[in-house]
Amino acid sequence: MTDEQRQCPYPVLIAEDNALLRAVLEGNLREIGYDVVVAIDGKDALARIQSGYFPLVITDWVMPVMDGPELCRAVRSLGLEHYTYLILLTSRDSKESIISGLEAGADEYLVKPVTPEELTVRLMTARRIIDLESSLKQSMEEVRLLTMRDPLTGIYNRRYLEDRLHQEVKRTFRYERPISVVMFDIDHFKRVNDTWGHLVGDQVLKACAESVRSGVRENIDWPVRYGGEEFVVVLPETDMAGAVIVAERLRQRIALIQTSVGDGAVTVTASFGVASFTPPDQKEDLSIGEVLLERADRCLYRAKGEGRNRVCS
Ligand code: GH3
Ligand code: MG
Ligand code: MG
Ligand code: MG
Ligand code: MG
Repeated sequence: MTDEQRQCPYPVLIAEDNALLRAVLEGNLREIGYDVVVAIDGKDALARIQSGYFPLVITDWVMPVMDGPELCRAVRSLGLEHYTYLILLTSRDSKESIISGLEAGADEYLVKPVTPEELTVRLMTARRIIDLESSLKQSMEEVRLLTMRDPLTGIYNRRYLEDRLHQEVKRTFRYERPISVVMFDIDHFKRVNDTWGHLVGDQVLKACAESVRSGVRENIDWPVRYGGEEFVVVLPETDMAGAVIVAERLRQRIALIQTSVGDGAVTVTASFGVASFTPPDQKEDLSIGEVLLERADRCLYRAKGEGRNRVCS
């Protein structure tokens, strides 16, 4: 078996109103190794395409309720997440029919009767297109995930924060729930680099990120590397009192981190600023995310001024 003839991971949907022709086509497809789902006309096929995953469709032209070209047009205007490869299979063999069938959105035009050999190769073409589309989708998704993350620590980056904070603020107003932002900055981090070198500095940053990631609620709170040695944690559904507790816990966790160098270990502390917001403290204002970051930053600055290794709110 060649690579292309491997088991198809999705069924082929066939739309054919003639029960006998439908059974023959279904039999042929099964014989050449395909799973099949049948629809009795275009409308039936469209309903299945809307509710399931059918990237490969073979449709008859003349059918009651919704014919083949109508089905093609309807599928093209659905705006599905994936591509639907449409094969029009008909006994109409005039040039005009071929043109209008392809114009309606079909990818392939086959004239009945079609042999199993031809069906086999036509389906291979279809599958190459479908595979190409899904691998492109996958690569795009990988790129999208990469652009959200900070490469050193693996946690979210500032770009992601700006996108997501906006959505989170909308949610906050919609459900009238609190939201808090914790910002912290490692104390005298320049000294770590100057004393132990940049690579050790990087290890410390990684350890801090990991400590924060594992120290907050998974899938609810989200830690971000905001800048060089500055981090932000967004805490949805959390008011000021709760956020201060989280910040204090993170402060203690960071102070406990030991990054080994030679025989010894480096320790660091961090200063924290906390800002919080609960609607309807003020009317809906989507810039509240930026306001929270600014407020947290001011509190953090105060924490530095008051001696570092502390939480200010
Ligand atoms: P403060 O307590 O006032 O925050 O002092 P600080 O030394 O932490 O602050 P400063 O802003 O003077 O220095 C921050 C340092 O963080 C300088 C910069 O080289 C270092 N830094 C930023 N990003 C990275 C990184 O990715 N890796 C390493 N190793 N160092 C970094
Ligand atoms: Mg028909
Ligand atoms: Mg600084
Ligand atoms: Mg610092
Ligand atoms: Mg800094």
